[in-house]
Amino acid sequence: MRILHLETSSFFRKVVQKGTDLQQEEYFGCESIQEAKKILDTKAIDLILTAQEITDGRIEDLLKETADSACKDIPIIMVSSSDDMELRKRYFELGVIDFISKDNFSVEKLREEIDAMKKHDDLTRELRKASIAIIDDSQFILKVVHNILSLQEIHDVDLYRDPRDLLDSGKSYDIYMVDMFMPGMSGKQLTMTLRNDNPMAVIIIISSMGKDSTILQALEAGADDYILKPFNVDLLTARIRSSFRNLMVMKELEERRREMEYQAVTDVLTGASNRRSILQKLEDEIRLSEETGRPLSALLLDVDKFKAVNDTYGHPDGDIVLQRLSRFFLDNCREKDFFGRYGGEEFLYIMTDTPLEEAEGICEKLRSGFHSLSFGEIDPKLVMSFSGGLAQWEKEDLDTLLSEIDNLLYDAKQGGRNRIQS
Ligand code: GH3
Ligand code: MG
Ligand code: MG
Repeated sequence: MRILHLETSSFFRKVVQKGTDLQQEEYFGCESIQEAKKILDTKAIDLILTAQEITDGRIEDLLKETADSACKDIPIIMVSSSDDMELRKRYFELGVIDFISKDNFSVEKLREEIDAMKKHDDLTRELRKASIAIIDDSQFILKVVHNILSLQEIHDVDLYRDPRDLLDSGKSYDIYMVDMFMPGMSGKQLTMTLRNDNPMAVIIIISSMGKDSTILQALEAGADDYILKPFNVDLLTARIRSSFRNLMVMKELEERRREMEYQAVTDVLTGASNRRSILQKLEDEIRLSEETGRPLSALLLDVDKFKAVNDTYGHPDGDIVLQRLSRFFLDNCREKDFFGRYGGEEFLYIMTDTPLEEAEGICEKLRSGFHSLSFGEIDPKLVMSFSGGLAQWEKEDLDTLLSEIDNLLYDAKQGGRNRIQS
């Protein structure tokens, strides 16, 4: 973010510069309107921070001059020692968005302002990427709303004069702007259908009917907002932004929920399923095989001489081996298989719909494939292997199957390692 700071006190400029540097913002300080204009001409400034009086005049003069220029949309925060309400009102009208009192100015306060601005910018950026459908039987309204959106640089916009065309299109949008009264289908009906198919989308009703009962019906049908025609452009834009902000928050929450769900079933180090999740999978698959009669095979594997890797190269390189093993299985197993970390350097590999003989072939390939991997990043001479106990499920319960493959794994180790015992 580029910040222009107009201030006569060089000490105060330094304080603000330090604060903005900490946040890695670009700072341009100056003490006159002349200098400020030069900076505004050459740099794309995102925020103006200004004192009320500067060396060659009042900031009002600059604000009046920029009111019609390309700079008119740059937010301005005034750092002022006066809290005269009349004065503030005048500055608000000139486009100042906030005041910070000079007496209790702090870097933290400035940071809060900058963070809020960044959020505003993020929302603007996201809104520009949003897809919007406008549904109105009036060609005029379609055009007006479309123009308003274009001015906001929102270009992914489709216009529908007939709600059925929208429904037939099968397309879904982030935002719907729906006319309340249309021939054929009412805005209320359309809203109910849209809400049903798009629980998270923003639906805004635009209508010339301001009766409370009509507004209530629209909101109950699932609309997020209701805007009266004829509408004020700034208000319409602000209402769209506000609804869209809610959508963004919901999407973020949904994203976080998914992330938490992923973390709950995933082993942090290797990215494979974690112990609880892979055991659950095996239990589920046993139940499915019971129902369907389909064969099921499971391999318990353990990295050979793994302690020696830790002892020779260190624990972090040991971790790399576990990650490579996991990547190797996840890349090479079939879509229908499951792979998870059972604990330490032991892993469980579940082959669904697979009889023992087929599983033996699959595991043998994996065994020799892993044995031929090179670990150049640790030591080009390092060769790794694993041993495995493999069995087909024979209607026994989970624990019995586990202890069976555990015993087979023990046999494989006793038999010389780098082998699969079934
Ligand atoms: P064997 O061939 O008989 O399996 O010998 P081994 O050395 O592989 O087996 P052992 O059970 O003696 O040692 C396993 C080692 O794995 C001990 C433990 O410190 C290490 N280990 C367990 N979890 C991790 C881990 O997450 N990262 C690393 N680097 N080491 C781990
Ligand atoms: Mg081992
Ligand atoms: Mg072990």
